[in-house]
Amino acid sequence: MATPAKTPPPAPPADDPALVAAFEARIAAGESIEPKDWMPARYRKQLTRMMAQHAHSEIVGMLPEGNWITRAPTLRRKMSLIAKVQDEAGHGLYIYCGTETLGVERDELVEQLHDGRAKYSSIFNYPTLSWADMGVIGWFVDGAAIVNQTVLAKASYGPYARAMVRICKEENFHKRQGYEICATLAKGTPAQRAMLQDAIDRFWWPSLMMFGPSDKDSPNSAELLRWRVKRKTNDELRQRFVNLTVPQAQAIGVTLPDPDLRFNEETKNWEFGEIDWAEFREVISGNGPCNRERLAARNAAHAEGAWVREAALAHAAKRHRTTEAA
Ligand code: FAQ
Repeated sequence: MATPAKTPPPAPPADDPALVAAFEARIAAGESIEPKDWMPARYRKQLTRMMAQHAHSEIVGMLPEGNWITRAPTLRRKMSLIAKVQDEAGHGLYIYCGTETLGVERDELVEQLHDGRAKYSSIFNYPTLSWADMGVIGWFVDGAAIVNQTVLAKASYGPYARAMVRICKEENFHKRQGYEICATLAKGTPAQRAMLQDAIDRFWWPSLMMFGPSDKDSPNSAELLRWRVKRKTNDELRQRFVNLTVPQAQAIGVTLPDPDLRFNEETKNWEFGEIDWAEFREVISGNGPCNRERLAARNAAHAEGAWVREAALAHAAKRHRTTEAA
């Protein structure tokens, strides 16, 4: 990860056509854009938006699973879950660092999250009601994140792409531990199988929504695809996730809650039913089942951690004084 640059390089006029043409030629040639390179103001803005939302998602994403750490059924499950939640914190930190290389302060991003101005992934606004949810989140949510982030590992912005490489490796472990929980429950008692099926029924559609609105309603996609931040559209990635997940569901004998799911021999795709976009819009507008609870938990954690930040600043100031005096 490149060292965060606190102040952006002095930007020449953002709309200088010669600079934009040179920038786009670099993108077309598959070059990586680095923090000190010139970039259109709009590229910087779009990346800051998307990376900040991604970092927030990792941090808020710790809450639904953190909820089950004390209730994991065995020591082995508890250890994996603690490690997973801790990994998500690490992912948030890499991506915040990456976002800082675009010249934005982390404090500012965190403030936007805490006061509800910034978005984070819709999926984390659903409650985790049973232990099976831990399996299904690993399987579906980390599975969806891998599909999305494997492609982002080829994004044109170097710090983001490099963060994705490492994050995807860890997400693979997360997905496997989740799928293993599901496979175990699927072989369990009727009550365990029912608990698993209930979790699948609740998380399937929200997982499909993680990929964002359909391409025709995705205002940011065209620009992000042109600049190779995104390399595939929302619908292409959603379809890839469905194609990968259906055989996994068949392998452990569970049902995905979609009567319209069918294999198209011609396209080799698993076709699926209509997503409830009204629900998606409600969730991303702050009105999902847990939006308020998630933001309250983040704000409380931030307030409770104030003494740590103050102590770190006091320590840094003391070290600075000692070095100055020496
Ligand atoms: N939730 O024009 P588009 C994870 C917003 S990480 C909330 O299509 P874009 C790991 C979008 O921001 C999960 N908002 O937008 C983990 C835009 O709003 P704005 C996070 C959404 O950027 C696992 C508006 O709708 N991953 O799960 C959502 O081109 C387990 C219009 O949409 C990433 O962030 C949504 N689902 O495409 C952690 C990956 N979808 O800003 C813990 C990076 C769309 O204009 C536990 N991000 N919106 O007001 C991306 O790939 C893209 O940003 C998309 C959205 C695909 C999410």
